[in-house]
Amino acid sequence: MSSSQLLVTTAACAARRSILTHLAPAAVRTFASVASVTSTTRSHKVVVVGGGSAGLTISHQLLRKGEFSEGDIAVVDPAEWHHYQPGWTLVGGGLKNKEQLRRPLKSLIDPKLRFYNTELASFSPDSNTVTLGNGDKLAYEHLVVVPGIKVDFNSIKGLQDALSNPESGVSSIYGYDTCDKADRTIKALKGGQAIFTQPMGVVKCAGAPQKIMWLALDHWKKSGLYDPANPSSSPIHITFATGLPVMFGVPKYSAVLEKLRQERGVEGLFAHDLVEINGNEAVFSHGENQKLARKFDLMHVTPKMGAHAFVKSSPLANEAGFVDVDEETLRHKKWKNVWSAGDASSLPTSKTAAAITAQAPVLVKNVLRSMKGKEADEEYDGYTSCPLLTQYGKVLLAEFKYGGVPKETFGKTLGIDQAVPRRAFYHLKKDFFPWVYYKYMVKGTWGGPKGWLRD
Ligand code: UQ1
Repeated sequence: MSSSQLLVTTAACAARRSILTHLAPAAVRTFASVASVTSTTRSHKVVVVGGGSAGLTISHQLLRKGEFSEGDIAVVDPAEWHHYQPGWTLVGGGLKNKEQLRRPLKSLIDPKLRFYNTELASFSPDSNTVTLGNGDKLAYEHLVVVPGIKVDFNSIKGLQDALSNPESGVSSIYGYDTCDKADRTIKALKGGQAIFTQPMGVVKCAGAPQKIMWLALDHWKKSGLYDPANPSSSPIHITFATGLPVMFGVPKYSAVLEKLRQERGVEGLFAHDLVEINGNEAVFSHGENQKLARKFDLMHVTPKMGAHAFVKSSPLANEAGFVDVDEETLRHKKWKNVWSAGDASSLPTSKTAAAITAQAPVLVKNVLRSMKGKEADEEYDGYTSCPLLTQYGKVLLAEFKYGGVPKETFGKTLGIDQAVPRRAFYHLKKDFFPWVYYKYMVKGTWGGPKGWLRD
């Protein structure tokens, strides 16, 4: 792909994202004034905002309960493609090709659901309506807000240009356009400084910034370019620069990963937050007003992430911009017929697809119970998981609930410690999860650690 093509693709992708997130006030007013003349209002029992992992899983689980007719449930999402994002680390590691991991979003939506393939402009929870980008309104009995989180490629100065420049060693597994560049740059590097970053603040899949590093390290080791026993005289030097004070948020797994880092001779720059890329120099902020500049030959960047603007600016959001729901029932703290899960929600747990497997059944049960006038008393315990690749062929399967308390699926039944990286977990991550995701999870029949769901 030529640099101009790559630029165009990246720009087009940014444009697609920006439809949802950057509706300029002027554009909104235009839509609104058109709306006053021509807009229509359609009614649905449930409106689901978002057709990602949470949106598809929840919509189909609702539908499968047999209590809804055609058109009772609506899904709103402007995307053309649905991506299996947990697979992008595997793309960066050269284990999958990115085209395999996506499906046309339309093809994943049951015809009994009404699909609005359009952006959402605003929420009006007091009148139980949402307004679409074209000014039409949807009225609802219950609203499920699951549009995910925005990966902000503009959050780091110089990042967009560095990513779209095919000559630069800068890549990111956090985007469709750039996840395969990680593989190309890792394979092309024959010597020099490699830096892997993780920002301060919330990101989805908090383990991915280091998964890609462990795969790269393993590749360079096998190619004779990196000797963990003798890092300073190896052709390649590896640094993990993270905004966090530790390797991972859960102490049990963090201890294991910190040990690996030290054993493998990886430099740790903790509490260092990448703020700028300038040619082959990376600038980090740390401490109070301190800056550190480092030269690099390869850099894998995890951009900062945050709530979509149309959620953040809505009455549904908390201070941080996330949909403000109860930690256990997933019900909005103010509007009792509004619900959220997944990356867009305020739930204080790690944002992953695995978390959706536990959140979706709780949300669905509580919506159905409250539709029948019953108490919404099903509770989510914060379950989430991070299948953490530590090398080719090995995965540490972190599973935990609120408070960073381990909740291991196989520990219970097989009596094993999931902090020990294993080959069986690698096959779960590489082969089983992508398969079960498209065949069952998005269709509403996969319950994660609970196995297949029965109606
Ligand atoms: C899971 O169900 C799932 O979804 C398909 C994942 O992929 C994104 C996961 O990473 C994990 C951990 C689960 C949980 C399931 C089991 C069997 C532990």
